[in-house]
Amino acid sequence: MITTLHHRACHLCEAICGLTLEVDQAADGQPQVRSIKGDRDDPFSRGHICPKAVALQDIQNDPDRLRQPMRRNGDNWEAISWQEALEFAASRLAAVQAAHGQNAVAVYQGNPSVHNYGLMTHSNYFLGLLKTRNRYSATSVDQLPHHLTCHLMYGHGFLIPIPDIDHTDFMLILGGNPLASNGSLMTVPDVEKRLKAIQARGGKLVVVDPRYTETAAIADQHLFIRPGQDAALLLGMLNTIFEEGLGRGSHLPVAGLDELRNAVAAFSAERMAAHCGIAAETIRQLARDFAAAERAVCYGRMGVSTQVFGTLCQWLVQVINLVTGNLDREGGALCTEPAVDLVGATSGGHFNRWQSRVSGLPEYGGELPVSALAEEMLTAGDGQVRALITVAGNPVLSTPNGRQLERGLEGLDFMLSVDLYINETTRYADLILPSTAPLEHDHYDTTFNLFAVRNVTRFNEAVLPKPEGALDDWEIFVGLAQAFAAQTGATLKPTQAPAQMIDMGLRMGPYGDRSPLKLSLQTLQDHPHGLDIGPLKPNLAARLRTADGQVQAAPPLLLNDLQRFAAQPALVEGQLLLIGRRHVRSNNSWMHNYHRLVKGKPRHQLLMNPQDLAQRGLQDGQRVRVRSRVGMLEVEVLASAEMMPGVVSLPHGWGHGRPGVQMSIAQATPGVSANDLTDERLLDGLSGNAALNGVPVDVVAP
Ligand SMILES: Nc1nc2c(c(=O)[nH]1)N[C@H]1C(S)=C(S)[C@@H](COP(=O)(O)OP(=O)(O)OC[C@H]3O[C@@H](n4cnc5c(=O)[nH]c(N)nc54)[C@H](O)[C@@H]3O)O[C@H]1N2
Ligand SMILES: Nc1nc2c(c(=O)[nH]1)N[C@H]1C(S)=C(S)[C@@H](COP(=O)(O)OP(=O)(O)OC[C@H]3O[C@@H](n4cnc5c(=O)[nH]c(N)nc54)[C@H](O)[C@@H]3O)O[C@H]1N2
Ligand code: SF4
Ligand SMILES: [Mo]
Repeated sequence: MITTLHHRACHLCEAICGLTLEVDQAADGQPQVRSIKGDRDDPFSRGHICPKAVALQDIQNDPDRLRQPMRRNGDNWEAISWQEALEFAASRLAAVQAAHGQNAVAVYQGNPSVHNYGLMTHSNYFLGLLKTRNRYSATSVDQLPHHLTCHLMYGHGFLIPIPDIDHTDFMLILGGNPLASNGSLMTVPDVEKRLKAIQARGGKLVVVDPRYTETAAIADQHLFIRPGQDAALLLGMLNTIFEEGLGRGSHLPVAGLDELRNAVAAFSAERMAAHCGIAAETIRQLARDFAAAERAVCYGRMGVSTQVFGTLCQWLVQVINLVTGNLDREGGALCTEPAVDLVGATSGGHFNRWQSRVSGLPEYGGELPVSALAEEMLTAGDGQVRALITVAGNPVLSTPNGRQLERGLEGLDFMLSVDLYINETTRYADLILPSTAPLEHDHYDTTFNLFAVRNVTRFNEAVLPKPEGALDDWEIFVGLAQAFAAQTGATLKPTQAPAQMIDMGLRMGPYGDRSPLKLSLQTLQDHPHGLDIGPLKPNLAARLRTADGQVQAAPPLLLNDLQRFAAQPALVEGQLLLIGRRHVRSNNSWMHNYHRLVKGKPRHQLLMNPQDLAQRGLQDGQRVRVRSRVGMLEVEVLASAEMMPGVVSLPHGWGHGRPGVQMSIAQATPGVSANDLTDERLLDGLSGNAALNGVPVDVVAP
């Protein structure tokens, strides 16, 4: 037996931790992973690892994972050859478009699409040929408000300032729980250590969340907030900063400061207190503490994006950093300067150039909000969606009103899924094309280096050999493009492997041929632990992509949205609001099929404040019925003082008990799907992003 050592980045979540893997190579058999540990020599993650990385070997060995193209035959599945599969997919998609037009084929791209670099480089090689306006992705159940805000303020949807966590003295977190999520739009391996370091250098951590989260538990201050009302808190803070003269100038060229000041004049802390449930004096003091800190950063994530005022929140987060002098400043919020720069390589984004057919929701960057997908399938008429391609996504469990989406999927003429499993969504497919598993392909993080709290870069070869006949995701897309072009006569540009594209990106980038570092693929191959190219530095003035070269503090779309905020209906007294949560052993909807991650006590119950239970005559641990406008489900309820009174929490990504799912371990601990309750009509009214948090529900005995 020979054992080899491999170094490799984990790309299961945004933290991109370095791993060290031992692989046993028996003379006669398949290589087997013997151990997975944190890579202590990774200059960024410094040995940090979480339980999900150890499950990479379970993904590898999972008998339920698909290894061949699978075609539906009634209620059964049959394995077919790649050639047959690619031709079948191409001919069915071409037929739907020929009969019903290009927009009749819709596309949904899920979260791993941005974690798996071959999907980043090549999915459009095929999907672009379809020329459909029905493009959807997990962006609109997640970070769309960040992109739209940065597009409007800085001229590019990827110019997202990242908290300079290692140098700040005051971090204000709204709607993020990095101790569970390992950080998001803030690639920060070992986030707990870095947050505690803020406190160790005398700084402060403040968490605003309707739940007393794992992150709140290590904070200096935690404030409960009424779900969906962060804009009130942020407006009250901004108003205080202006009114009490707490601001600090910025070195950046800024347009619209007067308009901003005038627009928030009406939103005093005193007026905002009733909305968010935080006392006026607390709002004012928070503004004073934030502004007084030498270096401070306000950061808002999932919980403030996926709510009815998501874009307003993200804008207010940006302007609070701006007016306190913390935007583009060390210890504040800084933009990265990655080795492969997607900002330089792409256009700044566009918004509302067209709208969805049925509800008129706006596109952003060529994608429509996924809340509109089901109605585009279910509403007859010209342009109705009749075929769907899902890529690394599970929208039945991850998008609002999953049951309605299922009704849409049932009526499709054809569905293709590029995925590793027969799950809640892909069970509706006519054809599933499985790619190689994570350890079987090479990796460069095109996405999360862009959002990292240090400028880092790392390329790794595959750890395990590619099984005979298997295809990487990028190769599947090249195959689909070729088969589709053969059907339709479309012309294809030549392409190259993702690693070659990265080589080019590195050489043309800021540390490439024209710099002393001269980074290329070879350099990274010579440094398998990754390279640290230094801390984030102020650079926004040079990177701004706005028409006038200035930061736009008061984009008209956002100023107008203040009116929607001011006109919101009065809060209904006693109305329970549903929010989500994450757990470090879980990863959206697809990592519940690995025993080591799901063993122990269940983690998918409804959490409810004991006071709310008592008011309804309910007992800790009993089954309850949860009802929203769109659906109803039954689940066990747990009394939890972590919850703000009036707020209940259910994690998403569960609900594996649906018939036809072929994930044996997940099915044994199925849980229920929070998105059978979330409402496709509850949206951030500006961007169309789903409001997955703050959903009105009733909880009653069954
Ligand atoms: N209620 C509620 N809903 C939510 C959220 C919430 O907080 N609350 N969070 C939202 C967020 S932030 C997100 S990002 C979405 C995620 O939603 P989705 O992206 O739709 O779902 P995932 O659970 O990430 O599913 C990933 C799919 O990709 C497959 N897969 C994994 N790796 C690969 C690969 O390398 N190649 C291919 N081809 N397939 C692969 C898996 O088998 C799985 O089917 O969910 C959203 N939904
Ligand atoms: N272990 C694990 N890690 C993950 C994932 C996972 O599923 N599991 N998913 C990955 C993905 S796709 C993403 S996008 C990131 C997300 O990363 P985070 O944004 O850190 O995600 P969450 O842990 O869901 O934290 C959201 C927080 O918002 C709070 N919240 C809900 N509603 C409101 C509100 O109205 N106001 C405020 N202030 N807070 C609110 C919730 O209580 C919760 O604590 O995590 C990534 N990392
Ligand atoms: S935190 Fe866990 S899942 Fe995320 S990259 Fe690190 S090891 Fe992988
Ligand atoms: Mo996400």
